[in-house]
Amino acid sequence: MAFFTDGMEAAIEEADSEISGLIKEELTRQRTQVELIASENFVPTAILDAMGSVLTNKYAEGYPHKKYYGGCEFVEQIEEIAIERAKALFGADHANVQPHSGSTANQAAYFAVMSPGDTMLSMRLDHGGHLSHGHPINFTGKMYKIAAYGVNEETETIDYDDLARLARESRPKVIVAGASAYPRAIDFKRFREIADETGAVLVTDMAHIAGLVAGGAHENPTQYSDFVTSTTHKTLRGPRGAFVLCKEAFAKDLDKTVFPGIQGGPLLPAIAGKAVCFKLASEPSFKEYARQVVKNASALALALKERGFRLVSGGTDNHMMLVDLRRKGLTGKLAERLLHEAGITSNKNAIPFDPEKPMTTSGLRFGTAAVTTRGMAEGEMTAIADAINDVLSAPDDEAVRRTTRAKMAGLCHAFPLYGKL
Ligand code: DSN
Repeated sequence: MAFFTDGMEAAIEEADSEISGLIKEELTRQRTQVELIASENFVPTAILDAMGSVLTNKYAEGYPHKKYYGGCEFVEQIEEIAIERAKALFGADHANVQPHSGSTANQAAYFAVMSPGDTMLSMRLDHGGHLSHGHPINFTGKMYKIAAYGVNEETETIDYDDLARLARESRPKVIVAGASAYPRAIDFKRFREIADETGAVLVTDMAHIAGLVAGGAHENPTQYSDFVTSTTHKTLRGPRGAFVLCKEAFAKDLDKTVFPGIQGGPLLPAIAGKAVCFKLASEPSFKEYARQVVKNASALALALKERGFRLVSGGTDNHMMLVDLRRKGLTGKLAERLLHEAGITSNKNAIPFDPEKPMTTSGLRFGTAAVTTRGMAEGEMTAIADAINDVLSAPDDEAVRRTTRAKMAGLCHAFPLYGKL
């Protein structure tokens, strides 16, 4: 099938040409621009097939063999396969593949073990954490007491001694490991030791690095964590959605929390997509992919440093990097717009101790998961660093952005997406 990618979009074109036209424009955008948003990727057409399938017609509340609807004999097999593949891929005792999003997956893990008013120790959003790790405007910040850790001002990496001190002082029910904008490897063993010493439950949010973990390019947090939450659509290159892994002791509480606790009917096309994603991520070619994502991030980071950019913490161990733009006299907001006009998509991002507001920021976040899916390697990372440098060194020069946009379209043309040049 893979509607839109191979010209089979006749039905939606006839029913709603306005929406089908916009989907086609989005496809062209994806095909012709260099995608550096660290949380995005391009799924295989096999996953588009699952996501666009007749599974959308079915209700299947409950779990396999305990469903609240008839006619679930095929969809519960799909869910069972997805569960078994997730467990095998990450070495987990138990998996729940129903959460619709990363935030819901985190909610499920928290609700399974915490009561309102309990304390959670997690990473500050402005140092690389996530909204659902305790930000005051998020449900976590409203429901729980938050003790937040950040990075050391000098090293810009997690200070594990300080984390241990905070855990001893705050005695949290839950410690959250994991981040949305942290370019360095995380020491999950150290998190486990701190959780054990202070009697906390360790929840690891591996959404960003899940594909690297599956491909053996980052340490697997599963053995050290009581719960592991993740989305499926970042480095793992699966459908938009999420899952939670946990130790057997928490399995019943987790399942009860996801359904009926916080969700109703699971999204079956997404669950089929997750099953396909876990299968593909267990294949040898995915190991190659994950290794190349990391190599590309190192190459892009090095090339940017050689061109005078300062990177938070000095570089990267994973798929992403944070660029401090203050040396260039630019804000993240302006740099994001300039690069977008030049055919490079990225996002403004706060850097630790950022003097700018969250909607402005002093940083940009880049990731290499999507460009690596296209087949780009170290040579292309150097070309992209040149393009970024050209554009951000001449913010007032529209001609540079026009020329770069053409160059980036040429680069994308050489690495076709969804079978078309
Ligand atoms: N919004 C995601 C990201 O870009 O990292 C996290 O949920």
